[in-house]
Amino acid sequence: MNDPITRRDALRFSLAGMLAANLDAAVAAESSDPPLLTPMKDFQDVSRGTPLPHTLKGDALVQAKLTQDTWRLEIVADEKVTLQKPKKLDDNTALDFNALLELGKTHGVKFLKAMQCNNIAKPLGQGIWEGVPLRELLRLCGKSDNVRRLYYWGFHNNDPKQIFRSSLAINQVLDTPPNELPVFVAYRLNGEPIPLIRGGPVRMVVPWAHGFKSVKWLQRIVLTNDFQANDTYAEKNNDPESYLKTAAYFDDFSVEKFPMGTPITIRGTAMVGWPGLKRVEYWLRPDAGTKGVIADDDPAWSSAKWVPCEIVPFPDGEIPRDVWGLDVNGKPKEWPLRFSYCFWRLVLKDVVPGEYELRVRTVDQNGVAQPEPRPHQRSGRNLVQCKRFSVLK
Ligand SMILES: Nc1nc2c(c(=O)[nH]1)N[C@H]1C(S)=C(S)[C@@H](COP(=O)(O)O)O[C@H]1N2
Ligand SMILES: [Mo]
Repeated sequence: MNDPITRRDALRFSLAGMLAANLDAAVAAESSDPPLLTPMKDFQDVSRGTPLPHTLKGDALVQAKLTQDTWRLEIVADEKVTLQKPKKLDDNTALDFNALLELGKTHGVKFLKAMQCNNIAKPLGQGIWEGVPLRELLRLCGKSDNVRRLYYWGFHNNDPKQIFRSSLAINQVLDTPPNELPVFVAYRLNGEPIPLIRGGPVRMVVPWAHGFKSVKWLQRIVLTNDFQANDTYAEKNNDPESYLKTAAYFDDFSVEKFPMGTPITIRGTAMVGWPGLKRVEYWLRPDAGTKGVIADDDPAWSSAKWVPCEIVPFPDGEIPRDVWGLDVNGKPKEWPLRFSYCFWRLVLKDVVPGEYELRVRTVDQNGVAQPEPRPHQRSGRNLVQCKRFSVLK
């Protein structure tokens, strides 16, 4: 299914269209590169709850403990776990916003991360998330024993049926591989307090995971002896441990007709998942009359001619240099950065009039091309998209 076109897409297209018609196509391509950090109004939202927690106002917001001053985080244990110093509301030990800021002075992390839903192709938006590693909060709780997993959830209108739950193995919280980022409890987005609609005042951020692990309006963590995921997203055959996938997406499906003789610029987004991204490539062929569908075993796949696309370069100066993955000069150590997205573009020239099918795919750092190696779409959507268009005489 095609994604709905956002206002940003619409604007981008009309600009690109105008410029391409009047100016040199190469200039047009540069001038309309989208911003790496999604403007707040363009973030797509995936929230459950009635009423939606981010629609609460005034006193309701205070009662829900969703203001910076009233926000509290409980860290408790189930009956099989011992925990020396649990953090609880009823004895006033629950952590407050200032406790996070205080820890952030010595342990703060900043990370460019795209939010992407397990079940929606195109990423929802990306920004610089800032917070403290969850393990530093656990340290405040003293000694624990028998913990195998963490369950956590956020505000849910005090209605157990509305809990949006997620979970992590304890080792995923305590250990971090070299050059990776830990799970963290975030309190800023792009240098500002996290807006309520993005899960503020405080949101869990799991760098490598699809959106459902990054619980919004975070309020409670339970250390458990259970070894199983209890994620809300384990329902409906979703894979509750799905890492972000590497995949390419078209930004715009709306344009179906191009004039002959003008270079055609096509743009999109490439998600850099767990296996990294080596390149994005495209395949253009005459429309085969199958409405853009090619069966998995169709020999057309193996004879396809894939051509590299251009990856939009790192926008120098747009990202603070203390963000994970940048060097002292503010340049990325690898580009694009893992668990964020970048933009790709391609320019088609001298395309003869006719009907076409255009596909894009990623090739990851292991040399594996999309949609492999994880064909189960409930483990992160990864189908090769097709854009159909005609070039007019
Ligand atoms: N508390 C809570 N957290 C939540 C959700 C929710 O419904 N409630 N939705 C999750 C899902 S399924 C996704 S994809 C992301 C979406 O993040 P966004 O709304 O900031 O784009 O938030 C996750 N965190
Ligand atoms: Mo989601």
